[in-house]
Amino acid sequence: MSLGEFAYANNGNRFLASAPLQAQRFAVAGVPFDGAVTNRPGARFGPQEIRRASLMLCDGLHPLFEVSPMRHMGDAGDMRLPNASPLTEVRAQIQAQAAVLMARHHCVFLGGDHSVTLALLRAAKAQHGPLALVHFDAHCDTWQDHFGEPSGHGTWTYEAIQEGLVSPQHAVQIGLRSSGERAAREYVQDQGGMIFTARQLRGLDGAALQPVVQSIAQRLGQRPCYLTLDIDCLDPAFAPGTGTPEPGGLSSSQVLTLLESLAGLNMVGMDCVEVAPAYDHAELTSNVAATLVWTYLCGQIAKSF
Ligand SMILES: [Mn+2]
Repeated sequence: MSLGEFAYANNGNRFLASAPLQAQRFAVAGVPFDGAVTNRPGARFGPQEIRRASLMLCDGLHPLFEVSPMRHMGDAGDMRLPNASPLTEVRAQIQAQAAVLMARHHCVFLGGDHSVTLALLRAAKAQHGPLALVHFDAHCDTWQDHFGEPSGHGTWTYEAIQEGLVSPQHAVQIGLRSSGERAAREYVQDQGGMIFTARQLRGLDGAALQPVVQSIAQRLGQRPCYLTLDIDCLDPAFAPGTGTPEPGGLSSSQVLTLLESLAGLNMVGMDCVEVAPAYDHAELTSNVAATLVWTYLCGQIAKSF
């Protein structure tokens, strides 16, 4: 049984008519767009590979949360998106489709490059107001232009704060390590938020990560929180299949520890982005992405009992 069991992909708005999805509290949906990348494309194929990799995860109970997501979720398939239109138009269509899904379900979106998150945050903010943000990434994504263009997959965090989608004091970035000018790298911190760089987290896992968890939980409280996970937060040893890999990243167990420990936040949605299967080896990246999504879903479902 897989996350795609209920999939009826690429049939536009017919997903609204699906009893199996409609009745579920949780939904996954693919956002197969990679037209805003800096370097290597391919994340448009992420959703299908993450679904495929979820095959063996979904017929048993999560060993920590003691639940399975399968009776609580459906798959909305992949969004139908324009492929050669301006980014503003692509984002408008993502936002419109996400708004319909978010009104009915607690959603996890499978990217797609990270530019899609701005549209997902717009939909989430319309529903919940200004959001707390947990942002796993190797990159700060707070550049103010995209190599001369106004927007791309490396500007959305800056734009989300500028637009008031995210409350900067309640934004936390985890895993940052890429090169870049200080003003961008530390932008979120300069706006009052928190940054835990990959360097600061070296060697910390399990109980040693709990002070980090405590300070995040204290800062974010129970504000509506959106979680965005760029798979390149992981070291390329764990997740090589991504467009802009950065050595020196987090381990799978560090990210799992954080996801498990932060499940008690007031999460309103998640995305997992930048899985680019063409650069993957042995399905490492799609496997870990599926496991991270599954962990998030199980954590949220366990809370609801
Ligand atoms: Mn990134």
